[in-house]
Amino acid sequence: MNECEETLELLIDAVRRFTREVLVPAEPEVQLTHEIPDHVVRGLKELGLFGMTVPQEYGGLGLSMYEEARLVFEVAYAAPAFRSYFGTTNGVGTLGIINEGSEAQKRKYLPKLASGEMLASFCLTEPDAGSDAASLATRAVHDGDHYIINGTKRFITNAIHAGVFTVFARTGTKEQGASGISAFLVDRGTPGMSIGQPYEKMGFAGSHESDVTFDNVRVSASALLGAEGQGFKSAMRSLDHARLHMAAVAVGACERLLDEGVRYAIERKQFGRPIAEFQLIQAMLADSQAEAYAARAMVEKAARDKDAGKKITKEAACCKYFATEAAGRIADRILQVHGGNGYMKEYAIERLYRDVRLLRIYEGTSQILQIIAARELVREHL
Ligand code: COS
Repeated sequence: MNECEETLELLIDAVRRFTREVLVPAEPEVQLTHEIPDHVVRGLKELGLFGMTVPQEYGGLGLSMYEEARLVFEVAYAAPAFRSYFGTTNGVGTLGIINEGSEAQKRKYLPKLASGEMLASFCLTEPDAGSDAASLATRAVHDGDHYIINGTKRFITNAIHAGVFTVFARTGTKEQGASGISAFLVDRGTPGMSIGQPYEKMGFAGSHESDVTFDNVRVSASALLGAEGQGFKSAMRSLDHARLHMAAVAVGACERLLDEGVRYAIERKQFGRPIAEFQLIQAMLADSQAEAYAARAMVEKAARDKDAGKKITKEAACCKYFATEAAGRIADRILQVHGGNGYMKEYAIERLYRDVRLLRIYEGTSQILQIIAARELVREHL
């Protein structure tokens, strides 16, 4: 093992211990309060997780995609809201700044984002533009050396906490479609911007999603992220990375679900023996183990390909599609292994089952990912 690999293994070990000793025990409290406790946030900061993707010159850990995936496997073993708290900032909220930001934008935001002093949100989705992101209606109109932004963004993770928002708005005509969309960095508190109350959701307690409304919000031209008209491509590039990250989240969830299922199957006795000895239970565990293993291997391979400079649009879509669908199937089987107990709130599986349902929807539904994978595949053969 070289020095770099040793450092990574030490960091993974520290994150694993933090997850098992601090995050998992905090899960019941988060269910009740819907807040991430202060001691958890402090611990996440100390581990440097807010700056996972931020280059070292701006104060982050500057991890490769493979290293990021390995850390995410660990932290996503706990309830997904913990990862949401720092993951959006590391992911879609920051990737645009890292990839397309000017030096001034990087210096302004990245050190604060890396330390966790500031969180970031990604404002793409709208009430009438979900899967069809390029149809977004928020507008940004030139006004001298400023832009005026009007529109509403929906389900924005961490909006109530964020200090900076990457906002996608139409600077061109509707007919221009994706090429008429630009990205802007809008600071919290800019006059005209308002943030709604967090939505009540099926799961993911502790992760906050709100609408963000822009009513004649005036930003300087220096808030433009990348070139005018390039915003949609920036969003798609960020989503390629974020979907691989999300597949890693699903892997962590699969491994947690399996542990819950195996532990229960060993402890629970029926017909005079542990149910783990019954072959129909074993089949559910074996299918789940096979899928979790396959998902982990896929994500590691795609992450290494990304680090080698390959385009991973198709692979990221396949990984998120497979890993999140696998998490759904595994959650269903493990609940079945628990029998009636699995339906009761005193067992973690009841909550994990609800939590993993979102993974198949956000940052690209399974159906959109199928479309992307098939489209890329066909293009390769043209
Ligand atoms: N990386 C870089 N550029 C990309 C890209 C990628 N992964 N995907 C698309 N683009 C570019 C295309 O090359 C095209 O540019 P040109 O016109 O110069 O060729 C442009 O972006 C428009 O792309 P496309 O024509 O594919 O757009 P569509 O409207 O057909 O659809 C999908 C794009 C459906 C893939 C997109 O809208 C999508 O991902 N939707 C889901 C949104 C989502 O995940 N939302 C979740 C909430 S955000 S957390």
